[in-house]
Amino acid sequence: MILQHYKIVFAGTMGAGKSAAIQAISDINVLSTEALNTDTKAHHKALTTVGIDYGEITLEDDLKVGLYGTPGQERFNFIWSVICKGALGTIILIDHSVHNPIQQLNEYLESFKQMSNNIVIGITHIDAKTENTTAIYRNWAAQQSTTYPLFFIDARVKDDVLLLLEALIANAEIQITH
Ligand SMILES: Nc1nc2c(ncn2[C@@H]2O[C@H](COP(=O)(O)OP(=O)(O)OP(=O)(O)O)[C@@H](O)[C@H]2O)c(=O)[nH]1
Ligand SMILES: [Mg+2]
Repeated sequence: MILQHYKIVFAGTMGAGKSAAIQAISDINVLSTEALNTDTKAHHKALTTVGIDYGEITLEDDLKVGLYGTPGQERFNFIWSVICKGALGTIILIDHSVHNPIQQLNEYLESFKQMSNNIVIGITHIDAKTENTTAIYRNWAAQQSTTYPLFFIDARVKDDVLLLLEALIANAEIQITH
């Protein structure tokens, strides 16, 4: 049997859960590049990714998937296109509890759709206290000319992250056969 190796990129806002998502599903110890967060205006978290996170998961049929996490901070956007080279697609994670998640979603989508049109969206931190309603995503989706699969997830939960991964792979297979 031929061992296939896919590459999938996790992108999205600072603190959305990219590192947590890779941690939740990786079969190997995640190679992470966390450093002290000096951009506390953007997010109050103590650590932030400053390079590339790397994990791996083997799905059925020995399908090996490389999991690449991008740094969320805008100042690292020059790395994004490098990480996306040869990727099957991108999972964009957006923190629902930020001030304007729709604006962030639009910004990240705008950047990442230039690298791949296979994109799945995961809205995280749904459990956090916020004035944002989940209906904003339904209204947003209704205004889009392209439909992207969108799920409400907790990036720390393995099954939730697997759902995004499977949607992305299924989407890629549809695009290949059409
Ligand atoms: N309550 C809650 N916490 C979450 C959720 N998803 C992730 N987290 C937590 O949020 C924090 C930030 O997650 P990270 O994985 O570091 O975020 P990141 O996207 O890698 O952030 P950067 O590397 O700074 O861009 C961690 O403590 C996670 O465990 C969620 O859905 N709900
Ligand atoms: Mg990170």
